[in-house]
Amino acid sequence: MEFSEPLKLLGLTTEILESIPNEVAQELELARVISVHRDSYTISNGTIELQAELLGKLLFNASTPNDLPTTGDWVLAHIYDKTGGIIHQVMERRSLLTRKTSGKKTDYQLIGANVDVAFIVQSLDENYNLRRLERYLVMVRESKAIPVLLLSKSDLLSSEEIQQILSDISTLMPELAVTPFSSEDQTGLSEVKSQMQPGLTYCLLGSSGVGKTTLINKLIGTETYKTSSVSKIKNKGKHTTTQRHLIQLDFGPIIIDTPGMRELGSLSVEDGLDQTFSAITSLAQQCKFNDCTHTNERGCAVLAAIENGTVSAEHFSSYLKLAKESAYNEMSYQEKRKKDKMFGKHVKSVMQQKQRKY
Ligand SMILES: Nc1nc2c(ncn2[C@@H]2O[C@H](COP(=O)(O)OP(=O)(O)OP(=O)(O)O)[C@@H](O)[C@H]2O)c(=O)[nH]1
Ligand SMILES: [Mg+2]
Ligand SMILES: [Zn+2]
Repeated sequence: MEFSEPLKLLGLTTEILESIPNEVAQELELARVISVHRDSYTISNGTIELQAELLGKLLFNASTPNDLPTTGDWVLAHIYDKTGGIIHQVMERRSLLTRKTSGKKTDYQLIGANVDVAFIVQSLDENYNLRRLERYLVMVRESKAIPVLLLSKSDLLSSEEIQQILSDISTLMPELAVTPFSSEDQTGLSEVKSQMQPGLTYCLLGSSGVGKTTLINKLIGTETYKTSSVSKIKNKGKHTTTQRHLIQLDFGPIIIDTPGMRELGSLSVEDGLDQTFSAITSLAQQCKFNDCTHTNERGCAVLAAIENGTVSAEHFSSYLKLAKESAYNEMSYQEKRKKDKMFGKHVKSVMQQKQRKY
């Protein structure tokens, strides 16, 4: 298979091309998943877009949702013509965005594959929230995509208010790139655009109503996709976008629009945790004891940092919460029941000790 121009425009990399086995059947070709439907997939080979189904064997052998194609995946497919095709194989992914689904089981949903940069979008109204941002960051870092924060609707705040928010974020998360912008008055749109490179794949993540699709329309330059106003009563979006889909922008980048997320759980996120809370995890290495729980130990560097104000107690408590969830999701049911009780007490005592100090 060759590195054709149409495939390159869809975001094909040499890495994907080189991962194709030599003995692959002649009729198969590379295509990218544009969107996922109940029992079919819209795929594109850069020249035609068509509805494809899964090869029975692929479906049969799938043991987890991970084995099935998702938006952004590269697949080997037998493409008949514009009317249809069959997906035979999903190529290895360089990144995979997933989210925990609602419900008790540690079930999860695939959001996008082979995403280079995930734009986390929060609007500069009630939606802006540091705790939620931390959750998204953990999720993105776990996926192996690079997170970038876009603060939308900057027309709603004064520039002083925006400066304050930017400085809050850079104190907590110094490595995170942040761009405020407004689709309404066009501020910052060129900054968003200038961060995007041809051939790379981007994904928009964030609550319903924050203006993800509106931004895509701005990047395209026409009102191609449907957007709708946020309900004034609840200030909640209406889930205008109902399906993840991949869009090729005329200036070269590829972007995946997603429906707003209602809730965000975290799955196995050790990696992501370490990066999001890098201040805490690097301090922890200086604790006197290797197995320090940062609660009441002597020589604890984390507690010392909280004491002298380098790390905020709030940041530490959301670290504890996420660390708990992450470990929790990897435990058996029995372990969970036992741990639930113990950890509840633990968090309580940490918080009580802190309150005593202040
Ligand atoms: N004030 C202001 N409103 C905006 C801006 N961008 C988008 N909006 C409005 O926000 C509302 C929601 O925009 P959408 O683009 O549909 O939001 P979304 O994030 O795609 O929402 P879902 O598809 O439901 O996930 C619309 O009424 C937009 O007009 C902006 O920069 N400023
Ligand atoms: Mg939308
Ligand atoms: Zn410690």
